[in-house]
Amino acid sequence: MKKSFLSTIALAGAAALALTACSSGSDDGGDSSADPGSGGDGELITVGFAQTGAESGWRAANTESMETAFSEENGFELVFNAADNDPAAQISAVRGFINQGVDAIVIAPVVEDGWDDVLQEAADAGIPVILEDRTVSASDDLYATWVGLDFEEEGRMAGAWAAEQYGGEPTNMVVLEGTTGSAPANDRAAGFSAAIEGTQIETIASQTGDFTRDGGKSVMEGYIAQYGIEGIDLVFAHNDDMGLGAIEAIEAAGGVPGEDIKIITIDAVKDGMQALVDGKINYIVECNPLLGDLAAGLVKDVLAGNEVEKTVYVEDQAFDQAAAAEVIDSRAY
Ligand code: GYE
Repeated sequence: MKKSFLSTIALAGAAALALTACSSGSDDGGDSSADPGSGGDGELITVGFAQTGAESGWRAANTESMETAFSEENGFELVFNAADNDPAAQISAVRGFINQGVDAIVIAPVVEDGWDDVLQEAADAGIPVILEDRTVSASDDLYATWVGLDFEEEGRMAGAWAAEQYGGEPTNMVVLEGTTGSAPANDRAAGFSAAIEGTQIETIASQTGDFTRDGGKSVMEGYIAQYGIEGIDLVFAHNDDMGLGAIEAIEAAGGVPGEDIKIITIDAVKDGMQALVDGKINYIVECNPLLGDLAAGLVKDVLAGNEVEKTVYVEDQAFDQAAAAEVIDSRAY
């Protein structure tokens, strides 16, 4: 997708809004210009939200943020669908929203490809589409705006730390990939690979664990069966949950996660940060799931005919064990 970063001021605003979502959860999305209701006469705005599913701690936090922001008191009636990570089911849910005649559709797309037809159908029906979290490969003419994180940059940050810590000596790395075909799996892999290029880190195996704890655990069990604890130096998991599953597999095989096998993950949700503080994970790059207020503000802006940015990025940070210990008690997710 095309990338156009917001200006520093706009980004600061985005961060402030994300922060609002953490603290009160009841802000109106930061846009006071649009009346609730597409008719502007006080009726609720009906929004169909096609969520990926419930695969991870990140997803739970994202769903909660969306449900809080798209509340009745903020002027919305939310029609929620979770597709259990099934791209076809998600597309039918979006078709359902179109048939129902909702005012706007918000999608967190499971995978990048396959969206052209249904997005065109929404456009033909005059229903604006706002993407949150994951991106699509379809033309950006087919949706109004997207709000989310820079997944490639997240992968790059994780890879840069790996390169610095382990890149100077031969290091056997296994990868736990996110859902195949999803934007975060594709982009995090690309960012990480670019950052470790030219180092002595070698990817000896890479498979999907579908962003779930069980998936991460069973793929890691397979890696341990094949290479042994001593044959693996480093795990790069595309999210915390798969890293947490890998920890279970390593411990069950008698290894010490974070020591015998180092672990790097992405998300920085509560359980992941706790494992980092406990020394079982070595580094986590954040992926902020609190996108609800920004998404709700964008929906109101788009319906009010206000001009919006095509891409709205929220910034992430990264934590080693010491940094995690300092912030863990003040984290909102
Ligand atoms: O990292 C993972 C979730 O799309 C950014 O999806 C999101 C990813 C997140 O399942 O935990």
